[in-house]
This record gives sequence, C-alpha cells and structure tokens, in this order.
Amino acid sequence: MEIQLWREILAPYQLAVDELKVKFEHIIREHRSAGLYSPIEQVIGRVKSISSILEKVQKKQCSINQIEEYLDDIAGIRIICQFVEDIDKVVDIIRNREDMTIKSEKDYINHMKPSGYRSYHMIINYTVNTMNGPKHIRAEIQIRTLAMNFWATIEHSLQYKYKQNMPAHIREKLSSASEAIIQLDEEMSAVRDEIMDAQNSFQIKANIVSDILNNIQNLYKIANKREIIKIQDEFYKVYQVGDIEQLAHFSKQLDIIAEGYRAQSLS
Ligand code: 0O2
Repeated sequence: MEIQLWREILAPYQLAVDELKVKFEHIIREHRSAGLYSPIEQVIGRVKSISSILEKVQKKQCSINQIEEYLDDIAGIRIICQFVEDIDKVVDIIRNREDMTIKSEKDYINHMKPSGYRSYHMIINYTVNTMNGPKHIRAEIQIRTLAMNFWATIEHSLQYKYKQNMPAHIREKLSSASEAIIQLDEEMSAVRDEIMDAQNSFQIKANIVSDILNNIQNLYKIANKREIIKIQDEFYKVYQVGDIEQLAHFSKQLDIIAEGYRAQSLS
C-alpha cells in the first residue's frame, strides 16, 4: 500500500469516531438535561495510530492491504462509567440502537484477563456516508469504570515500556493493584444510590438555575428594568437559601412572567 493512501483509508474511520463520540456524548446530555443520572460519564475516541496498525499487522501476520479485513479496532471508542452497574446499562443502550449492529462482545469484567485487565468490549458494524457513498466499517467500543480505566492506562504504558519483558515485581504490583480496583469499585457500588442522589440533586439545581438565568437575561431585553432588578434580588435570596423546591417554585413563577412578555423564546 502506498504511504500516501493511509490518510484516505483512515478518513472514514475518523468520521466514524467523530460521529460515535457525538452520539454517546448526546446520551450524557439527554440524561443531564432531563435531570437524570447518566450511565455514561465520559467518551473518548481515537483512530488507531499508523505505528500501532503496523504493530498489529505484524502480530496478526497479515498484509498491510488487509488491515480493514483483519483489524476490528481501527476506529476505537472508550466509554467510561462511574459504577460497574452502569456498564450493563451502556451495553443495553448499544444493543438497542438502530444505527449500529453488534459483531461480537467480550466480557473481561466477569472474565478478567490474567494481566488483571477488566473492561467490556463490543465490536460493532457501523455505516458512514462519504462522498463516495456509504462505507460499512467496524469499530471497537470499550466500556469500563473510571477505576478500571485508571488501571488499564497505567498498565498499557508499562506494557509499552517493557513489551514482553515486564519484570516480575511490577507484574505482581499490577496484579495487586487490579485487586484493589475491584474492591474500590465494589465499595463505590455500595454507596451508589447516595452518590447518584447527590449528583441528581446537583444536576436538577443546575438545570433550574440555568432556566432562571435564561429567563432573566431574556427579560432584560424587554421588561421594565426596575422589575428585573427586583427579580434578580429575589433570585439571589432564594439561591442563598439553597432549597431546590424554592428554586423550582421561583423558576415556575418567572416562567409565567416571561410568558407574559413572550420572552421565553428570545435567544
Ligand atoms: P491498543 O494500543 O490499546 O490499541 P485483537 O488483537 O484486538 O484482534 P485481542 O488482542 O484478543 O484481539 O483483543 P482484546 O483482547 O479484546 O484487546 C483489544 C484491546 O483491549 C487492546 O488493543 C487493548 O486496548 C485492550 N486490552 C486488552 N488486553 C489488555 C491488557 O491486558 N491491558 C491493557 N491495558 N489493555 C488491554 P490493542 O490493539 O492490543 O492495544
């Protein structure tokens, strides 16, 4: 394969990574704007680097011209969750989507790798539309908790440093760190409901405050200045009390005032 063709070959994979990131980030936004806990905390995406592709070509003993056939992870998405329980939810979300189909799944959460690696892997079939028409590609989605990701990131860089010759004492440290990660995830799961409650309240409050500020800003453009200053002072008072019910009540009343001025649709 000609070196200058790399970019052309990888372009649809970059498009897939960009699209998939937007779609999964939208799931986070949808949950948060509805005041709901999002099972997805963060989404990371990458197209495999050319040097990593070349390494895989060697490992798989295929030719460079066969990379699209042999490599499932040229496009890679990593979904980070807060809790182990969220992983199943994300897997279900992906299984139920109509814009991707599942080619294969690997459960390294319940079947940890000997290295201590834990993550849920899904290979999906996905179609991107390019100027040459639709192109069917595969992408790898790795789903894991923040804690699992911390371990995997450190271990990956050590693997890169030592290749096949990782010293035994480092391997042992990684193995015991992996056990500690399992325990950490379990302990976090035990207080999951409380953490979710706290985060939900925070998100609900943030949404209400954002609605209020939006209304105040819109009213500034059309309403009587003295009235706006009164509303603003009232808002600071309610905000200082910090009670969500009061803030929600204030927001509803402000909606009615804004509706009177037809201010809600102003941008
Ligand atoms: P990179 O640099 O992250 O892309 P495959 O070679 O993918 O066809 P394999 O090896 O059976 O088949 O796939 P597997 O086990 O599902 O691994 C795919 C990816 O998972 C790896 O990609 C890593 O990103 C990650 N992974 C798997 N095992 C480990 C592990 O022990 N430690 C860490 N840190 N990550 C792991 P690449 O291409 O190997 O690496």
